[in-house]
Parts: sequence; structure tokens; C-alpha cells
Amino acid sequence: MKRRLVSVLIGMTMAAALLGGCGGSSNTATDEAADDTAAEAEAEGEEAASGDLITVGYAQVGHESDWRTANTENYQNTFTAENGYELSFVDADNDNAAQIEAVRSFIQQELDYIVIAPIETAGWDTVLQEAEDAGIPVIIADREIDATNFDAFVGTNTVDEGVTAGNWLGEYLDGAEANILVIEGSVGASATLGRTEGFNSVVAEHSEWNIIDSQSGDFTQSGGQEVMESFIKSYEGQFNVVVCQNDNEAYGAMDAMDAAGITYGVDGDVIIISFDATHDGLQYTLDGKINCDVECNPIQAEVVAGVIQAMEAGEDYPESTIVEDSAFVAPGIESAYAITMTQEILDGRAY
Ligand code: GZL
Repeated sequence: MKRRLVSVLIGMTMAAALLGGCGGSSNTATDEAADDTAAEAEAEGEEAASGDLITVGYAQVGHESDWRTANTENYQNTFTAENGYELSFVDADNDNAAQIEAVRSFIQQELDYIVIAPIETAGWDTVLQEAEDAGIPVIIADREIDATNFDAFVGTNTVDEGVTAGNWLGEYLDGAEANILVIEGSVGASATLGRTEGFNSVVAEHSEWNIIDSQSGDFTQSGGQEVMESFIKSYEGQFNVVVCQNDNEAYGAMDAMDAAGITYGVDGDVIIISFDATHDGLQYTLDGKINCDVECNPIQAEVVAGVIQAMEAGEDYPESTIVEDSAFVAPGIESAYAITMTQEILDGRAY
């Protein structure tokens, strides 16, 4: 809006000047209309100047997980009018086409900035070119994309998250066999691709490990439960490790194993590795139900706002900012790759 008002303001002022210039000093109807238009534009300009809100569009993945809820709340609490922003927020409900259309609507609204947490890595070239043609900077946040025509990235390194999970498992098993089932995240999401790539790079270093099967649980609790139920039907008694690519899938997997009488966690038959380290995930880790929970920090909005402020000021800004992650393990587990959970850590968590 700020940008459009300035362009409208410039347009109207120029039109008024041209009309006035063309009609000379005579006080014709055209001149009066031009004077009114210029006065309106000036009034609007003053209003914008006093308001001076930076308009930001955020095309969010959806509402599939506790992580996503924390991320959405972080944006809504950061891009407020008090902080100088007008946020246009769209929840794309895990629908890639809808998310691309949301970005197109931001372009049509001529927002000042567009932020995208892309559901999938593919399919972004065309709409990003449209944003570029419209002169609207685009920040890719949370997940990565295949296209390169955007202005900045703020997110986490999900390949490193997968490597951390694998390194912890190697330390924990200390040479023992692992027969692994993987409940992957949403198909085509960079978080899924990254965690899989990172974890599998460590699996390749362990001849005593075997990934029996992997299926997508779509980063949801119901998806995690359905996949785990299917795995139990096919592989009961054959596996001792379940890797869930987010906490909500882990909750579903635990429900399925409870129903089948399969024990898990530090005192159970099955090791559970999860990702996100949300509050409930870390509660399960503190309780010893999840052995290792690798963090993926959803609190990214402040970093995005910093990039936007630098762009506003015409200053240099980082093209890529990786938000730091940790990993947490159940009490009684000491690790070089993860922090041993305590109640104090849980109480101090932001999400
Ligand atoms: C990771 C993020 C993933 C989380 C899931 O960066 O994109 O999406 O791990 C969420 O919980 O659904």
C-alpha cells in the first residue's frame, strides 16, 4: 500500500501538473478537477506518511503441526501495527497451488514485501518472476525452494538436523544393530528432503544399520499414527528405531505403538527420534518417551523483520540467515550431540 500510494501520489501530482500546464492558468473545470485530485493525493500522502506502515504478505504453509502454530504466532506477534507493519497472512492449508495464488494476490495488492514459507521446493520460478517484475522483494522463510530468483532466505539447516539425529543414534547404539523405520514429513518439502538426506548420510556409515521402510506422515499426528499402524502390521518385532520427522508424527506413532502394546523410549524396546523440539515434544523427551528430539527453531519472524528493515534503509542484508538449532535427549542420556533434558530447560522454552 505504501508503495502504491507513493506511485499514485506521483502519478496524480504529475497529471495535475500536466493538466494545469496544458490548460495554462485559465480556471477551467479541468484545472479545478486537477486541483481536487492533487489535494486528495496530498491528503492521502500525509495519511500514509503519518501511518507509514510497511505492508508484508506472509504465505504460510498451513496449520499442520505445533511447530507451524508457533511459527504463525511468532509472525503475527512480530508484524504488528505497533511495530510499523500491516501483515497480510494467508494459511495455504498445505495446498501448493493455493499458496502460489496467495503470492499472486500479494503482488496484485502491491504489498511492500512478500514472505513465503514454501510448502514444496518446486514450482516457484514463474510467480517469483512476477514479483520481481512488480518490484516487490521476496523473502523465502523456513523451507527452501529450487528457484533462485528471490532476495533473501531465513530458516534452518534441515540436512544438519538429520545428521545430528544420525550421529546421536550412532553414539547411543555404540555399534549395536539398528533396524529403522522412518515416518517422513510432507512429500516435496525441503524439511523432509533435508532431514532424509542428512540422516541417510550417517546411515551409510553404519553397515550394522538398515532402514526397513519409510513413508510420509505429512508432518501430522494422524499421518504419523496411520503410517505407524501400517508399519506395525508389516514389521512388528523387526524394528528397534522409529525416526519421526516432526513431533506431531511422533505423537501419532506413540499412540499406534501403545495400541499394539509395543514399548518405546529409554525403558522400551523401540528408540524414538523426533524433530522440532516443540514444548510437548520436549515434555515427552523429559518423560523418557522420546529418546532424542532434534530442534528446528520456528522463531524466525524477528530475523525476517531485520532483513526487511535493512531493505527499507537501503542497507546490506544477509542473503541467507540460518537460525540456530539444538538437540535434546532424555534424562540419563549423556551425549556430545545433544543436551540432556531437565524441567528447567522445558520451563524456559519460548515455544
Ligand atoms: C521445518 C518445518 C516443518 C516442521 C514441521 O522447517 O518446515 O514443517 O518440522 C512443520 O513440524 O510442519
